[in-house]
Amino acid sequence: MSLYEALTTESAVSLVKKLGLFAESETLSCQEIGDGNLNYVFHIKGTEKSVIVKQALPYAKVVGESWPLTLERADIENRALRLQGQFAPDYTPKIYYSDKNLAITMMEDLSYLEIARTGLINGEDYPLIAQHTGEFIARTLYGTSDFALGPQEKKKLQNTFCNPELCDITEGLVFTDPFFDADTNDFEEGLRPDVEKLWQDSNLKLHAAQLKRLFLTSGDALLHGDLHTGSIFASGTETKVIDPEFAFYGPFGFDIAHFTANLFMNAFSREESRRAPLYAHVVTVWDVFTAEFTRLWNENNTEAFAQTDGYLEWLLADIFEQATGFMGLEMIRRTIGLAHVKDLDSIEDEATRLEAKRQSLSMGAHFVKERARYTSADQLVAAFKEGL
Ligand code: SR1
Repeated sequence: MSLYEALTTESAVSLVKKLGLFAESETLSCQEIGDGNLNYVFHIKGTEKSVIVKQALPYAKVVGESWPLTLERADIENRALRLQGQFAPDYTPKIYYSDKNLAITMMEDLSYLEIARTGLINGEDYPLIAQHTGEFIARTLYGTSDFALGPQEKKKLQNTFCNPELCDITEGLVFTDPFFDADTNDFEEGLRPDVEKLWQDSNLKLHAAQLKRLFLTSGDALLHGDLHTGSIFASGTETKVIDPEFAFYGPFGFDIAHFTANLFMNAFSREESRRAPLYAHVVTVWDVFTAEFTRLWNENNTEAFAQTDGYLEWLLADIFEQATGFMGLEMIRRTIGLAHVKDLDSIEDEATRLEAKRQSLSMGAHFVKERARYTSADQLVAAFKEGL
């Protein structure tokens, strides 16, 4: 018999009281505030404190019951959050309670912050977001890698983060469907000529296939797996990374790529005169990631070859090349695939919106195909500014 039942605002309140997080007598307010693609999120407030209860649904909320989805993802998310909290406590929400059967995680209420995507769309710049995100990525990836843990411990941990169903979503929606006339794709008719050109670009498909293989086969570190600006709460001084339900062992370059792709897509939605902070974020996240990864490498490394001349430099260059390709793929799929970004979709004027989407598609394809040409974030920004 399944112990799972979907929470309502009433049963969520009963549960937090039963767990002793609030007194039985306290009057609580509860609102379902989930605006993501997959889950329910209940915001429960008492007089002095508040909590978030996140519950996975047995299907993808964005599509409906016709797309069943494992509840296991709530357990993956909960364990990933706890682990990320060990490596990057300043950038991770506090976890109060979790229940595998109910597929829930109760955590710190971060509603005093704002989802970064929403803030960026409304013109916020979040001066520290790239510094914090770069530290988060470097610490969580390095800390779960062979270099930090040693191959045996790492393999044991890797085994506990096999996430086949959520990886399947990424393999389909990011790496495959946008390159074929797949049912999941979703684009405006005005983009059809550009999309059909993309489907016929066999060189682009070859590069997409190579990057997909990297995603399928590399097990460098425990990734967040979905680190776009909608997975970050931010303010002028704080940054918290949420929603790691896509966590699994994958290639080092994946998370930073999704962060920078979403910064660039936000840039497409702004006038050129307001893009500078986003360009600076792209450069900063790479600088901080590189410096922090290097610091950790030199401080704690189980690899016998760690101090071999050129090894770290080669690895960082390899991560940069992969990430440039993954960034391009994220830009393409967010423009014509199933899961869009509001940054582009909310541009009101049709001609401006279509032009921004065309740019996102062509820059995305360029970064995928020409990724080997790029060796620094400054070069990425210069190429973006130049346009195609
Ligand atoms: C069906 S899930 C669609 C997208 O939402 C998540 O946030 C991931 O980005 C996924 O690809």
